[in-house]
Amino acid sequence: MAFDYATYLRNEKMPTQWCSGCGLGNLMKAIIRAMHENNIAKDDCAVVSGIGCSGRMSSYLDCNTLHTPHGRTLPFATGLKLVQPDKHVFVVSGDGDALAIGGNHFMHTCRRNIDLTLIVANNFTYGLTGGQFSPATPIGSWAPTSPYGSIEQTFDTCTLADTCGATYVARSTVANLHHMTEMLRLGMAHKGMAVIEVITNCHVNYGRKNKHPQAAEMISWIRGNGVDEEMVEVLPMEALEGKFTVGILKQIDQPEYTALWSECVARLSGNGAGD
Ligand SMILES: Cc1ncc(C[n+]2csc(CCOP(=O)(O)OP(=O)(O)O)c2C)c(N)n1
Repeated sequence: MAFDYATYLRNEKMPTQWCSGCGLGNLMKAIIRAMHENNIAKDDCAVVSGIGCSGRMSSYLDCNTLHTPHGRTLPFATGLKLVQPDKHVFVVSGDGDALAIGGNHFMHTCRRNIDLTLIVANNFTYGLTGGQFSPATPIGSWAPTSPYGSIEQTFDTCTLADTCGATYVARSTVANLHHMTEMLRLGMAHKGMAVIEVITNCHVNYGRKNKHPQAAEMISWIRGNGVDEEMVEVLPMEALEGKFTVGILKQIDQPEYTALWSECVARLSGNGAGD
């Protein structure tokens, strides 16, 4: 069925404030496409974002939207989902928002397996504030906060999500719109906590100082470093050095939090325990 991206956008806010060539535009396109393919009406979903370049997603999408404080997307989204469990709640966070200031919320929201779709736009940096290092910045990278090269180990977003209890975990990149849309579509359709990491380019505040100053080149570099999940078993360890696995990394069924919550409320109401 033909459709128009503009229907899902606040067109009066276009053009976006994102830098020319920023991968977040591709991500926004994939989110819209995945909503459309899942037949999710704009009024039936809420988009929650934090502060950052990625945070602007909630300004541009013409859905019910919440632009929340930095790192606090998941508590807001949890509250929203608990009062409106029949609505789809999508969360868009940067790697800083989700893993640094919001790291605690990330762990516990995954643990609860609440029915949210969390999209972590990993551009390896704090894009909005000028490129300070984040928990996803590769070792050795230059940043204003690591002028001699970052010495910190990084978090692997997907391994963390898996370990903490998310029940759908996938990774894609802005270099492959079709694949990214598919990972988002399946995540949105999943009943439970879905975490999709999308590797994206900040060629301005990260790439410029780390050998990827041009958008097209940085996107090609991202494409070249994605290894399909099915190839991981086949390739030698050396070939996987510095690469990121793309595809569905986990998909399981487990009791979902809002369902458990309403069962609990019904049980207590039936007992008169709430009186
Ligand atoms: C409580 C608080 N701390 C710090 C900031 C400053 N701040 C705004 S955005 C941001 C980092 C954004 O990085 P990330 O979450 O990775 O998103 P990106 O801009 O890269 O999409 C920081 C530190 C803030 N707004 N609020």
